[in-house]
Amino acid sequence: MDMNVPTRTLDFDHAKFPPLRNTLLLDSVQGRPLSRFPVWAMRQAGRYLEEFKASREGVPFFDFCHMPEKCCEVTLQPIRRFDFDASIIFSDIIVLPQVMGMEVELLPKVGPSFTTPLETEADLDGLVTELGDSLDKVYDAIFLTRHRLNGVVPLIGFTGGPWTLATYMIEGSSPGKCTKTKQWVFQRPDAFRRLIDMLAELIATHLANQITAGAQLVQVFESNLGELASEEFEEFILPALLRIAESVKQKHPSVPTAIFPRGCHFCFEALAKSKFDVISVDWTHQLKDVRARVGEQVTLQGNLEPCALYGPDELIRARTEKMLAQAGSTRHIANLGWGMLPDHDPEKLQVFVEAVHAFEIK
Ligand code: 1CP
Repeated sequence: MDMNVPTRTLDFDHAKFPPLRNTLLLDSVQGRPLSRFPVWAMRQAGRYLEEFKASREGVPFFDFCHMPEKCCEVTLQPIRRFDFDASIIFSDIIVLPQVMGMEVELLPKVGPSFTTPLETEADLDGLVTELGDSLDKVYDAIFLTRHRLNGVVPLIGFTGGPWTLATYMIEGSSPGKCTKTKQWVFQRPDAFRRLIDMLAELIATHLANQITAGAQLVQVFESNLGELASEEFEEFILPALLRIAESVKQKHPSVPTAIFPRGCHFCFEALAKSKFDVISVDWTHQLKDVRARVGEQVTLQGNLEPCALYGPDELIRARTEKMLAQAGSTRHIANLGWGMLPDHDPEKLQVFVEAVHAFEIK
């Protein structure tokens, strides 16, 4: 650890960190007037960066997630390269299933792969339902990064949502159509609800702990929600999401929360009424349509088609302008509609960031 980074303590006192010098992100969430829209990119710390690949070399992925110095370093890499208005801590959604006792490896070209996915309700009895000190290294990474950022931009914490984590734990690897998970939903709804409740509890605690450690906004990645019908979303997942948002707000009323409900076309009205402050919109929507459905109080984030970054610079600029022209004057955070991909060219991300900077809010 740095000589000048103090030891992490368990009190919520963000005044102990260096003062924030770029307040665009938090101003936007508060609905304050903006000189320009804040911008960052989901999965901005990742495999599209040479320096990330170099840092990762030779270290097993899930060991890496518990090495604060390394997590801090790869969190800072995109901040050094781009004029972002936020950083997101390097970690993974799969750290929670691991805490619960599930064994996971990251396989090349496959992604996270579980040795023994959940099969029966009896498997739930063996799951650990307390965080204990198992994620302390993640919180150390957040604390360290918040100091090292030195107030240049705010730090975002995150977790997976209950549905997305359940799909990984039951399917065992990339969830695809989530048919095994849906067998739980339709054949063993009580067992499924039990799993979702366990996850919701851990997710809420993990988010609150990240805030205590220094996160200035926290985001729930519900990346697989698009597989669910509205009936099952409303019955099983929405109540869990509402509880998560309420629990975090109750513990940390001053810290904004965000949800990324990827692919879920029917959830906006309900989420706009929830305690989430920010809804991250995927690329399949026009922002103005979403805004018309959610009202003026919630902040929207997004939503450039990530694959537009494969296109020529002019197209990236035109699409960014078209997107921001629908974003009003505040309560918007410019972002992609999903994460950076390993074969993205960093130069194209730079074009996006510059296009956001150049956009004049009317
Ligand atoms: O070196 C490597 O191969 C590691 C690749 C990698 C990275 C860079 C994984 C494994 N996880 C991460 C970091 C990560 N994961 C972040 C970092 C912060 C950032 O820069 O945004 C975040 C937010 C996540 C979240 C995550 N992990 C999600 C939700 C977000 C999303 O993109 O939908 C999911 C579904 C995962 C699972 C996961 N972890 C890793 C992989 C390869 C996967 C499968 C999905 C994928 O291929 O991206």
